[in-house]
Amino acid sequence: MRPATDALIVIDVQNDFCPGGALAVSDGDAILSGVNALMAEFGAVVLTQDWHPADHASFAANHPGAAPFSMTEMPYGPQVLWPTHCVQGSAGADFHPAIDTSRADLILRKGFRPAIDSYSAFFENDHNTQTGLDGYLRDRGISKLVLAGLATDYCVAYSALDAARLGYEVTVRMDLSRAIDMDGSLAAMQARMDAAGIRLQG
Ligand code: VGL
Ligand code: ZN
Repeated sequence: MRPATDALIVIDVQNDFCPGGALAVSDGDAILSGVNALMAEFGAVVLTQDWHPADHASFAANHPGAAPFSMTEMPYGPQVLWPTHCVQGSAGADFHPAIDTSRADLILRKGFRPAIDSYSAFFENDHNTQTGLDGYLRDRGISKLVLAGLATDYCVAYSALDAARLGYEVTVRMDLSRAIDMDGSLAAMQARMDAAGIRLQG
């Protein structure tokens, strides 16, 4: 068992990010048994869940004429327009059936504000609106985080970068994460995490 100051944050292991899902990450389901095994080592486990309303601004379908995976400009900066995914209450938003959710102390939903996307588990994409996770972890006396999940180059990486900026000691389990890898996004985010002092393991 790891010390009580350590937490495992499992990012978005949901049907829509697994093979057959609306925004499938290739091989996304390959991490599930490893993540289940890792959860058993931690006294604090948080699962995040991407949780969008149907009218969410990050969906290409809500921008007439826009193609999925194209870019748009939001008031807070550039934003990828995604295929419709993880709609609140849909089967795609459910956790993958193979992930053991019973081990989670907290399930944190994010991306529920129609006008702002939220890759990070800590801050929405305006880099200002907080999700509450930092307060929760601080209240529990947690200082060291291990992250795993989907997708390495979006929600995992943005969560890891924010966590490092907030002062946590951060490890990303690369072997228990899988990437979307669009236009070199995996290499770019790996370099940013490396530069931020995040340990990339596996
Ligand atoms: C994610 C794109 C859109 C992720 C979520 O979990 O990495 N990526 N929403
Ligand atoms: Zn999303």
